[in-house]
Amino acid sequence: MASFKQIAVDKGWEFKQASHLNNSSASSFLPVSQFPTVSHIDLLHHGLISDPYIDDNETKCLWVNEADWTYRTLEFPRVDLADVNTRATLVFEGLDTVVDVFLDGEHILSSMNMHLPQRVDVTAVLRNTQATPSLELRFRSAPASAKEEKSRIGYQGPDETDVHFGGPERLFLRKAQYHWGWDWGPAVNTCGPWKPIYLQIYEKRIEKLLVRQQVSPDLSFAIINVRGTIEQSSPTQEVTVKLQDPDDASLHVSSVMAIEGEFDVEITVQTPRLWYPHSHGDQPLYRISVELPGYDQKSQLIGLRRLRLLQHSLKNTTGSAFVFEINNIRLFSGGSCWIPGDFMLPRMNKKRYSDWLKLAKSGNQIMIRVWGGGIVESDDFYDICDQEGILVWQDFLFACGNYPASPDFLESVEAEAEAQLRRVGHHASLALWAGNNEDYLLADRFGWDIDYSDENGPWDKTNFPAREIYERLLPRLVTEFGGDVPYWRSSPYGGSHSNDPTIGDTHVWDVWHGRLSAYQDYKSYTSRFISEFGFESCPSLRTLHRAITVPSERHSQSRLFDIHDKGPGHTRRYPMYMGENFRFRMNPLRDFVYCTQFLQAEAMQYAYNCWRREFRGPEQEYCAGVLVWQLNDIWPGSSWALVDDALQCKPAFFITKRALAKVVVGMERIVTKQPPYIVTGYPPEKHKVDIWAVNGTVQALEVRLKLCAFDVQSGSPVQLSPELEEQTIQLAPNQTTEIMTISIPNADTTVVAAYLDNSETSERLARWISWPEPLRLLHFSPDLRVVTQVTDSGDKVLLSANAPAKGVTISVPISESVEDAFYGDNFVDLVPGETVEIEVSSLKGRSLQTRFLYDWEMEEDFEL
Ligand code: BMA
Repeated sequence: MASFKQIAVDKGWEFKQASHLNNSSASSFLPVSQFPTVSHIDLLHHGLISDPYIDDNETKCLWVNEADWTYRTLEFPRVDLADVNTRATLVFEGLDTVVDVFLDGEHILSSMNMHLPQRVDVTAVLRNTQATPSLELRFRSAPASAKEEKSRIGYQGPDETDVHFGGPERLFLRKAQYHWGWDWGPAVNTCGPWKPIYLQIYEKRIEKLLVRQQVSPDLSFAIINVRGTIEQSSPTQEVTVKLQDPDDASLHVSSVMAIEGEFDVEITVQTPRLWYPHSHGDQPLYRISVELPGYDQKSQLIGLRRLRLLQHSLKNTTGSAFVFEINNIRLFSGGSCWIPGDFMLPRMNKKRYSDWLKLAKSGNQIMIRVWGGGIVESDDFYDICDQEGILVWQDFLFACGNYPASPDFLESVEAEAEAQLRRVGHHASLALWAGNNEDYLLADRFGWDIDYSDENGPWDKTNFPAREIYERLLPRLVTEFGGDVPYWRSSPYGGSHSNDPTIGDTHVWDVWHGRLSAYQDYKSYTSRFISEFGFESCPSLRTLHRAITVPSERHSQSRLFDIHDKGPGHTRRYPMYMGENFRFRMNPLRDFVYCTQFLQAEAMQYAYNCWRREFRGPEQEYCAGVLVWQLNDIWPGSSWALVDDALQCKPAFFITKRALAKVVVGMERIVTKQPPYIVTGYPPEKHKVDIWAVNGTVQALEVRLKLCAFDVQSGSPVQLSPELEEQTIQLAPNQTTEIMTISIPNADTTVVAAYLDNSETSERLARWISWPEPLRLLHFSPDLRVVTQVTDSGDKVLLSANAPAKGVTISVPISESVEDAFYGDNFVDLVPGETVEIEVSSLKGRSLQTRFLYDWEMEEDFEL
């Protein structure tokens, strides 16, 4: 009896360029730098290319995308296959992308889907060879192969230019679509064995294990279903199934007979310990183990939770809700969108995933959307989300284009989607599978055949053939393998058109892109669930210096700056939005960085807070989720990211952190009078302010609301009606409470501060500073002083000011150190008489510099 063995095929790998597009010295075999790997990583390692993330090296490296690459190892593991019942299978977890595989000179596999793991029975080849066999992977250029596929299958859309980023050929190859370049990263189209390769030696094996769970509506019990098949099973085969609770105590052991290689076991767990997103509870994980005694064993961690996507009708409005509910708690799903962590994906590792996801969690984010132009992430990603309590919205891997649906393409997509559903479908964190990113949005925009009332098709002969994928193939697979995780046709989708604000989710891009609407208008784009919206900014100055090594190019209007800000039209958009809102500086670069980050943060504050406010309780969830485009950056550049590639949080990150806190207080100034119709150039009067609060806990909460006001320029207190200054307020659970509307004396020059303190403990729960707008009309104190004091323990910074200060940031000066410290908060508004405490780590005694809005106007020779 041979028990299952898995041997990594990761030794002795070498690579070479197999085509002759350039005179690379990689034309004879060189050792790889790591395994798994892709050619860009190996070329960088040998100094044969310069880093495509730096300066304009991207274009100098484009030849790598076009070349063919061969990988081989002459150190294939030796195995004993003497027993006639022993089988050897070679497993390729991921090959990027168009490849022919040879073992001992024999062709064993052709593959052209990067997302599809492959298994090849190599028993006969290995039995027939005496010597150590070679394993050789002959990759062909993905862009060239994609073009061939496009001519073979044929583009069915009305116009080949109806595609965002890359070119239409990318739609024809099952390869991460961002490898063709996107509006936040370079065109680095990798090639190679990007995931592990191993040899499995066994007599019998558990295959197709599928563990799914369902929790009863009253949460009193859960049913776990464990099914699977056995490769090389005897007609009847004993299978042992075990369940351990989150403390590893045994809850269930049973033995069943698999009939014709199939088994199906149901386990009931009474009073289950439920898995929650981190905002609402713990993340207990149960372990299911399945054993073929003597042959094989497998185990999986699962969380038990009742997950539903609610789409009920809403009070006083049209359309329907779009609310994720976990364990009967309706969630406001705040978070962000995830782009791949690297172009050279084998450089990603558990630590990098963990750093990103823990950072998102520290920002009070409970949902991450894995965007369809990337990959279904590594197992580590979902393991961490399970452990940390972060929900995942997972797109299938289609983005911004008109995909084909020929029979062989569908076959490849089906195999890939089933494999992904099986690989990650059991994760407690998984909340939704969405068909694609923005393909219906493009259909609406470009006028492809999209009759939303036609639910039956067939669509394969229309000029939007991929409806076959999104409306037939994928929902069928999710029903079969997805357990209780819902399917949604696209992001965005729902209603009379894909971006209907009253039904389903929307992408809000009329601010920044589209109509270039003011960010103050975010409110008018409120929808049931905003799964994308964003606003660009620069990364930290340190990151820009790393991206741009030529000192004379380190300014905001330089060629290298442009190359590192791929957002279309950024050269117009930054100055337009800044000019509308505040007096800004394009140069020096450090000021531009501050100004664009300030701008992004202000935009986020409008968006996030007005949308969270719309989560108004049962049947009034007018908006039940907001996911910023995007959490992360993939390289040192400017983009919509909240955090740059060095994990330096931009101010906008802290704005979203505050907006998603358990308790929030918010203010919105409202128009009280329009200027006389006969004149132009005068802003409307906003002499009143609405005050509201969010209680994100599931209990009612009693708080003290404290209000105070100051003159912007002098910093002197402004008297509000005394009865307003402090009062007790009851906040209903899990929703917004509108508190009151008050008048602001001298509103155009008055700052109002609101604080919420816990009535019982006096703990400060939330604060908000409301400014007259636009900020460009304001004059600040000429003697404004912001005082920064680091506590003796070195882990806290105390900030205070003698007059109102807007957008105060702290950082270790770049002149002092190449690395900044890490802050628990940053970008705060200050009013006199208050000290704000900020947690800091890794400061290590270094000094801090402070910035705030218009600090450059305090320079000696500055004139307005
Ligand atoms: C959305 C995304 C991405 C893009 C972003 C910024 O449409 O889906 O395609 O990077 O906008 O333009």
